[in-house]
Amino acid sequence: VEASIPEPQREAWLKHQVSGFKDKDGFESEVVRHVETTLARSMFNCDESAAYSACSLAFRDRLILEWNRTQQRQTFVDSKRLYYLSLEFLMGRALDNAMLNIGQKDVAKAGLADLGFRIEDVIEQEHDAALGNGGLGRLAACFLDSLASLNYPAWGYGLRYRYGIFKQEIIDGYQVEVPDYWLDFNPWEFPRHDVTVDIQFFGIVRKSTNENGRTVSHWEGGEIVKAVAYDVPIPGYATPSTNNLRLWSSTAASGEFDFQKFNNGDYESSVAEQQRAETISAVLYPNDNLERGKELRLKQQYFWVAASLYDIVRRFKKSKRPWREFPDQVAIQLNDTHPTLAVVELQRILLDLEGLEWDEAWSIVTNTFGYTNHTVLPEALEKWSVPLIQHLLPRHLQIIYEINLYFLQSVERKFPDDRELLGRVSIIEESQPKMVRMAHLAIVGSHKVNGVAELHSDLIKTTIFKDFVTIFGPDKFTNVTNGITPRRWLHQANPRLSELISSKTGGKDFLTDLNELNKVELHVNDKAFRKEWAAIKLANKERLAKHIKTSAGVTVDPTALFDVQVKRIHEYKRQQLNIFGVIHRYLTLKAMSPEERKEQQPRVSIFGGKAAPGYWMAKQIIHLINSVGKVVNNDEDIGDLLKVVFLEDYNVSKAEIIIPASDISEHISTAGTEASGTSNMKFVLNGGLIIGTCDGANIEITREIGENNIFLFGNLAEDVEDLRHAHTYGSHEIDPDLNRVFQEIEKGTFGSTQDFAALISAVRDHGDYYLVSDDFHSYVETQALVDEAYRNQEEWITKCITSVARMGFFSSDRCINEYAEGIWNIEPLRVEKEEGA
Ligand code: GFP
Ligand code: GFP
Repeated sequence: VEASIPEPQREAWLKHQVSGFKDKDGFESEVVRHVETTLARSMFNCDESAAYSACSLAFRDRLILEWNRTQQRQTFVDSKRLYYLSLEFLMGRALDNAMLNIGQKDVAKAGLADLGFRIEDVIEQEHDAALGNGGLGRLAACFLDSLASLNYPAWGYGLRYRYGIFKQEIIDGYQVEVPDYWLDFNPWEFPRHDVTVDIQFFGIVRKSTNENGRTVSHWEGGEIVKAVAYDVPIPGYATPSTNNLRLWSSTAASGEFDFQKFNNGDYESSVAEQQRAETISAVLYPNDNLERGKELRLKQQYFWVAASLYDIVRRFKKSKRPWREFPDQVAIQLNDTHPTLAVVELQRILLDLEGLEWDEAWSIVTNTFGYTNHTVLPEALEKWSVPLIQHLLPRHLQIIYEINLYFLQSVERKFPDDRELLGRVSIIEESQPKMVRMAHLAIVGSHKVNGVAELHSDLIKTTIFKDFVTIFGPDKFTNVTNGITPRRWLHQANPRLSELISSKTGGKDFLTDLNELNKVELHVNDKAFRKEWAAIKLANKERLAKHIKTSAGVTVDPTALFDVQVKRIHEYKRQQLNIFGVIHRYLTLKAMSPEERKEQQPRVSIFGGKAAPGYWMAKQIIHLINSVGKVVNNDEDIGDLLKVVFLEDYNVSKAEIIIPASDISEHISTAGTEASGTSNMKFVLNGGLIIGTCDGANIEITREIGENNIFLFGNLAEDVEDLRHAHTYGSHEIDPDLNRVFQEIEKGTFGSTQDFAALISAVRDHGDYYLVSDDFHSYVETQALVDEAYRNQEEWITKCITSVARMGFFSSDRCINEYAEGIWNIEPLRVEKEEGA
């Protein structure tokens, strides 16, 4: 490895080696130094926000020193690296996570106290890094934590959106979107103005013949946009390993603005190029499980993929290895189909720029990539129109056609005379206009394809990718059940529970080996332990109750049963089933005598989640929830028996407050629609139970914790198809209880009936695609079982403790190890454990 400083001068460097703070005194001195120099403030004007900034900078300094060492170690060892390409990384806050992973939170707490601040208030100052929509983006963030904690040489590559997912405000019961400008002050990123890549768009392809008589393609002309790297250090837990998340930002290739135009008085167009270039990384598309085919989105995808591949290829070339060793040095994982153009881009680099033959190049490509599918919903499967790709990426379209040609030829050789099969698996859909099916391209271009929970992986093999299993054989398709990082989702979000668990498992090993949790089960009958367990849950509920009061203005009783459904609002996730159930509960309570009511279990129904701005039905669901809350929460007959709360702007940091406070959470998607779900795992890990359908990871959670510890209801995935068919072609009887709910809405009990008509007619008149009516009875009955179970607190606590003890499987560490072994073929790097961590 070349070094920029020659040997004789290195002594000076070594003499002045920088180190981060070591103890409380050192921490305080770093904070004061940053306040007084970096922030140019003093003890006379240091508010909480400045304290946050300085504290973060002190930790950042420590992280980046380890980051440097980790990168150097990885470069010297020169082992295979993983690159995780994801259009979304839903990181949330970084400070608390950094303090805990480094093992210095206590030091910071004491140090901040000395300087006049409460650590909780300082942590609260941080703006979430919300570069994602939901599960897919948060999964990527959990994976980064596990990769670093397990010492894998791995980088994430993404986009540095100027605006993350919008901020949600609820005004008069409706969702209003407000831009999320999160970059005002972000101490967690390092701009790398020396790491830039020119990215080409549009233009034409010229062919020439080289000295060997081979046709060579030259992609020329068009427009250049510059990608600038921003690095975000990712600290591992209890290890010095600090990995990199590299995010690309777009800017004009030709500098700031056009001086010629400016001098001629054309002020606006003088900055136009700059603005157009910056637009590429300006906003995260807020659609979850919905693809819209917008040109700017395709530009984002290529921009990010091309910059990342340039960087990966540059790094590989430093090693001077022959090209055929590329897949031994590089594994690239495609998080969904969003980065699929990387397959084409790598083939282009090898073919057009490096001069490899097609077959050799293609074998390198397919041995490099793996593809993770996250959904079977047809509306979420990405397709791009051929004319759009032709216009934006003319050379890539040619390569896509060639990939398809060779692929279809190989299929034809294996299955001669099956024209229909060729049409079904073709990368090109023969529609008007023709479309490129990105999932097909991803499958053909990868050596492994995985789903994210057992049911889901089985479903893709028998439905959307069935033909590909026939063609490639079953071994190409595999399952890696999702997981979550116990560092953020237990240790950070629920510190008291983490502490209690460590007192029973003999230390903090469970945070790096989650199967250690099973030791907790031995203590399930320990009275003091159970008492502390219950006290922790109550304290978490009190904290949430406070948040509900300040954010939604509703007073709730912390001893009531907290029923939570927080996730993106989507018809398939069925928040409508939940709110119809709440209305049914309300009507039932109203019909009771005051004596009967006294017998009922008080409940707080808590909702949270964003709707895509263009998803009208989802927005109506939010409106209905808020309208029901307004009536129910002010009904004196009901009092504390039922409260309905919609929590504004659900995000990662709010999840950290909500999840530990849940008694029962709802994971009630129509069977076969939710690929995995990951919040289901978070809730159970925090000592809450689940009401759910036999869908996604709920099934495996049931298998692990036992069916007595989960409330399952509803139709099974295997019956969904027939039920839908019956709705369309037979008579569709609406459940009588649900009908009563509809009638109540239509009476105007919850305000303007017109607003909610579409939610009702989707069930009654339009085939009830999500089987709300079919599952309603079973849902309501199961909710009654939940009430009953909750009234027996002793039994309930036993269920909770037992469930937590059996959740070891759902660590993202297990998940990452499975990917590493089965798909990436990478090994952890040996590092010495940090002292004191
Ligand atoms: C990376 C890091 C550098 C580091 C080198 C070598 O560079 O800071 O000095 O590794 O350790 F970014 P590339 O692999 O990106 O060239
Ligand atoms: C998607 C799927 C989820 C799955 C995650 C992570 O989440 O079932 O758990 O990906 O694999 F739908 P969303 O991005 O749609 O929330």
